[in-house]
Amino acid sequence: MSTGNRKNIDDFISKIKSQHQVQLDIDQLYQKIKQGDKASLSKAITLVESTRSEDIVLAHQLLEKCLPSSTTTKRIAITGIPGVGKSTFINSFAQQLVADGQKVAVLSVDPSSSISKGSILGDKTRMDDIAHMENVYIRPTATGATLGGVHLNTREVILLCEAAGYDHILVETVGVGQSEYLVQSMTDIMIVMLLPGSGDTLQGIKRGIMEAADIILINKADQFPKAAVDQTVTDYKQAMHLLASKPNRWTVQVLGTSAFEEASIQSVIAVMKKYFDHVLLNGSYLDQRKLQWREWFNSSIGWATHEVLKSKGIDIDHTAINLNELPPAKALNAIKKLLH
Ligand SMILES: Nc1nc2c(ncn2[C@@H]2O[C@H](COP(=O)(O)OP(=O)(O)O)[C@@H](O)[C@H]2O)c(=O)[nH]1
Ligand SMILES: [Mg+2]
Repeated sequence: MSTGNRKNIDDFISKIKSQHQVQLDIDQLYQKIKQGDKASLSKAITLVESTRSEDIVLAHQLLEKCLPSSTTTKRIAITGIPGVGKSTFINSFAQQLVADGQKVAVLSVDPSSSISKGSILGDKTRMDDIAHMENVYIRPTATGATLGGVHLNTREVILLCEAAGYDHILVETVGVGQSEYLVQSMTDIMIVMLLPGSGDTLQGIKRGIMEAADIILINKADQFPKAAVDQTVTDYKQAMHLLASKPNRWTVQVLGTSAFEEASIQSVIAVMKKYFDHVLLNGSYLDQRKLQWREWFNSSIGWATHEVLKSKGIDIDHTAINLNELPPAKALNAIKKLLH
């Protein structure tokens, strides 16, 4: 046998071996995730957050193993300005859920990230009570390329947490306008946290946030006179009536809460149960998940097309788009050019 042939065969064998090795690693990682190994879950999340092309291939292999995605879990967005009490609330809320026999994953905003301005509130995550609980997994959102703590990979992270057996996935986000739309496209319910205040605080809240809300908590009720909290609750209830009703026919609930009072947490859990009973019964839970899956597919097509065009050297840089060109027509032309 010539040395050239020998080398080809050796290359072929090592390629097969390395592919086999990769397959084994992903299988093993998946098995460990299923067994509830938190370190493996963290490793998997790092893999799906990676932008290296080799990692993306492996991440897809792993995610496909996690399908079909669960249709019994509860994906809960918790949003509000920094300091409103999201993490403190999650700390109490998750404890109660665990006491009720649930497994809770928290995708939290890293308090030291610049967008959460957490550093000015101290460095604590405020989740000390749940941080070491067996049935709680906390993953601070990676900083960079995020929108108020949510990023495109959050969907994949949710799938991984569900594969690991977590049935309540809490996604903490900082209300920065656009982030609500993104987090709404990944979750089943949105809890918006606000502070008590006079009627004119209503004007400061973006309409988008109000439209996205399923439950509104007027938090830190313990720090304010009861009358002020009640007035704020009434103001928001009235404001919600002015908005178009939700496609799932849910009536938005507004509650005064304190993250430190068990009765408050219990009342939020009761309202949340009511919400899930409602959307499960009328089918909108599954409809919304299917719609989200379709939107995810559509946005992936857009993203993938960009990638392919870029790799073919077709200029689709945003800066190249100017006001003399109709963007959809320009996009269509670029794709036609690619296909011909
Ligand atoms: N009095 C009172 N303080 C609260 C409540 N919830 C949170 N806090 C305090 O508000 C501050 C910010 O809370 P944190 O959970 O970090 O807010 P986040 O930025 O929204 O996650 C902390 O000092 C908390 O102790 C509450 O219900 N009542
Ligand atoms: Mg926080």
